[in-house]
Amino acid sequence: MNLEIENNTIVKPFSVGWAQTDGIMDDPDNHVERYLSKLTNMFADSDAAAAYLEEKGDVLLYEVYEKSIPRRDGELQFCTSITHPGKIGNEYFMTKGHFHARRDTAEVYYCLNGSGFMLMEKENGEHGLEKMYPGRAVYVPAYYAHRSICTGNVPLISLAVYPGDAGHDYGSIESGGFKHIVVEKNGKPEVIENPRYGRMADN
Ligand code: PAN
Ligand code: ZN
Repeated sequence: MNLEIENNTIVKPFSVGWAQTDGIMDDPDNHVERYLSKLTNMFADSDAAAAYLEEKGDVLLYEVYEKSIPRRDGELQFCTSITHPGKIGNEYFMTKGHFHARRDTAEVYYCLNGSGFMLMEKENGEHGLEKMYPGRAVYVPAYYAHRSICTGNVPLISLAVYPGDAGHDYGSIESGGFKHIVVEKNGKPEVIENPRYGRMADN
């Protein structure tokens, strides 16, 4: 991408609609789909992920619909994030999660449908877990990695808004993971310590 051209792009006023129940944007510029086959290692029980793939085939874990906004200070990125229901072992389907490349940038998620959690963790281990359900908004402060986790039976759908130049840093989560994971225990979601914390990249 040519950043110079992108940074000089003038954004005209526009609006966009999406169905509240499925989160599909009317006229997206980009549709990202993340499948289990590429993400087996992000689950604490990566053997269970491999077994799931073997038995049930590949499955769509989550997707994002977004408009193309210049990646510069002053603009706002916005998208719908859709995390599908399901579990690997007892760990719920979730997004990869990331820090913003520009660490001093926050984000707001407004839940449109479904239910689950936003897990937020700082590099020093401080964490927060907020419930997500329709009508609830979550504020992800600057410096917190964040991940959406779907704990219901229908997709967890949110509108996310964040600074234009925030960027995404996936590397540290891919290698170290989050310190906490959300699993089903006795039929209910529970947050526990990640047994593979710090060594997610190992097999
Ligand atoms: C969201 C996320 C979206 C997908 O728009 O990008 O939920 O999750 P991953 O980026 O972790 O794959 C956001 O937080 N943007 O900054
Ligand atoms: Zn983000």
